Amino acid sequence: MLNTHIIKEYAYELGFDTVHITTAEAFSEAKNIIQERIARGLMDGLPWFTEERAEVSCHPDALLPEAKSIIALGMVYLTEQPEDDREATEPRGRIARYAWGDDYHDIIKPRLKRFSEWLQEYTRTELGSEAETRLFVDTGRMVDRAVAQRAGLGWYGKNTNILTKGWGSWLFLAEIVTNLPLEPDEPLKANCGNCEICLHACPTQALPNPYELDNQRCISFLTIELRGSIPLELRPLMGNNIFGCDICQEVCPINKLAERRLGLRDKQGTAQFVTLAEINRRTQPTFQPHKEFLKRPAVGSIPELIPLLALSEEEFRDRFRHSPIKRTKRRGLLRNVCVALGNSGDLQAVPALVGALHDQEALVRGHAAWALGRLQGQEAHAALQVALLEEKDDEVTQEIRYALSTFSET
Ligand code: B12
Repeated sequence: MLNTHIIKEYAYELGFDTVHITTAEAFSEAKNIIQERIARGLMDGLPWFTEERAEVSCHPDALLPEAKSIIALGMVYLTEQPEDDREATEPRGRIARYAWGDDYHDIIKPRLKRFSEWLQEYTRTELGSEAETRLFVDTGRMVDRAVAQRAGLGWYGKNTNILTKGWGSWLFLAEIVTNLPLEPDEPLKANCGNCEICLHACPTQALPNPYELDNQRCISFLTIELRGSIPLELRPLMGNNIFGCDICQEVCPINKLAERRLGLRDKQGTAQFVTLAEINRRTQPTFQPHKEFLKRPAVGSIPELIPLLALSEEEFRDRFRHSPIKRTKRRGLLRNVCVALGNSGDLQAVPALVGALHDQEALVRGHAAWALGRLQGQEAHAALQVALLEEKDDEVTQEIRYALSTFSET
């Protein structure tokens, strides 16, 4: 058998923060759970997440016929503390931490490729034949979290995310399936014990039971994956989250501990202002926060909402070219911004929302109408009445009528 230390060392050299190994046996339990979740409608809204996909993604040999082992990798995206928006004078939106920096797919995929090339070279020298590999991160047909759990990289949190001892769940998962027989690691014994803080913290109650996520209620799904209208009853519960959501991760004591370890949070749980240089000074030499995942100045973590409503297609593309945020497209992001502005209760947003009633995208116009209904006031009411006369799209007309119906008679 090959020396797994050498393989793991190379993973660290490439910038992965944790590496474990498991066998390529089927993930039968995960398959049953996923199929049951699909049957109960908990994966609704993700049309590509089919039973057939689950079947393949839980059978590594369907992806590589001679599969023997899986190298499970993690890359930490914990870099800086979240900014505080409580003192802000203009309404701001929250972006999930994983999207503050560069798109992780673009950062991890090339490294997986280099890892695979190195592994082929190494096995050619050591064994006289090249290893076969298949590479996965997120979008591939592989159950990233089930692999990480069995490889002992972390344990399932009740919010369904994989938690690690050092970094909580603030890490991306990736894997290499190979035909090499490698010494597997043991799963961890750790678990969340009695803690259920995350289940109660979710504002949309997307975590009905431990280890169970109702996709269509998850703010991450609503703000990133959903292409159409956000259900009316969920909009007021979404707060100012405009791309993804970290609530079930932020409240997790294991995650808070990880942030504290980096000096990002004090013992009382208050976020600390810490620069990257300071983080580097305080942490052991084994961990360097990845500069790729630091907040990009053009994106930020709590951007001002009103200027986002003025973005043209071209400006959207320029600003979010390297960011995961490009996934929502302009219309998805502006839809989310409208909801957040509606929830802000801040009348400063009214003129921008009135402008958005004339956006080129029906999706944006409809959500702008909803936001104006939520903010109320004479200016909002008058603008909605004008828009009702001009609007040609049925769905938007319905949104405007609904918004108008929420104004009390004067
Ligand atoms: C689809 C998807 C989503 C969907 C969620 C749909 C869903 N229900 O999973 C949406 C868009 C909502 C989403 C959101 C997020 N996602 Co996502 N997503 C995925 C994706 C592509 C597939 C996940 C999947 O297979 N789901 C199927 C369900 C059934 O699997 P599961 O939730 O893991 O279920 C397991 C547990 O419940 C466990 N289980 C069940 N019962 C029990 C009982 C006990 C006692 C125990 C111990 C375990 C257990 O077994 C199940 C099967 O393995 C993966 C990438 C990939 N290829 O795997 C990324 C991935 C899971 N996402 C990721 C991230 C970062 C996020 C967000 C944090 C992003 C954000 N900040 O907005 C949120 C987190 C939301 C949450 N609480 O889960 C990371 C998670 C990293 C980690 N540390 O775990 C992944 C792995 C991407 C990556 N490669 O890094 N995501």
